[in-house]
Amino acid sequence: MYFKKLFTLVFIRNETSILLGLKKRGFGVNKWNGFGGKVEPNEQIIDAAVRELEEECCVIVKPTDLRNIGHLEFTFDGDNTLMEVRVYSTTTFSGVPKETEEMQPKWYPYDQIPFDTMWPDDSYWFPYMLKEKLFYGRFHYLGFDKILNYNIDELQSM
Ligand code: 6OG
Repeated sequence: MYFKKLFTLVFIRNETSILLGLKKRGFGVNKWNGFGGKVEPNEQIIDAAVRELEEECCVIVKPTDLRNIGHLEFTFDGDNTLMEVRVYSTTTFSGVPKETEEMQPKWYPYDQIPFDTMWPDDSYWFPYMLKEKLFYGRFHYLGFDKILNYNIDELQSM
């Protein structure tokens, strides 16, 4: 039996590039990723997504502008935690991304995404996101570097 923990992950995009952040501390340190974190008790998932984005890179979005584009589940061998990650994307935002204590933001052109310094699962599901396809992915890790098994399905709706 797994104990579920719920997380958000937000991607800000424009026509040519995607905004990623280099995690400066904690889980996933030194990896480029979207912006997000744990949903607090009694907090709506979408509100957590908006809050984490602003906390981590000072970008403001309206909850109604965030589109839920994917659902990810991560388990780690020998650990009974299941990380459930709700993935969101938008091209509508205000503010200029700024470095915070948690994240160093940077725009990456779509053909220069730094997969070598990202979570290994990203290489599998980013193509769905970049082709505007909805996805549901499950990944089982050995440690934090090796994927033992995975499955990805394209969804018609979330
Ligand atoms: P905090 O610990 O900062 O939230 N996250 C992952 N993202 C990807 N792409 N792959 C993974 O593979 C991930 N595991 C966690 C969810 C952690 C943030 O990192 C994401 C959250 O946005 C294992 O509160």
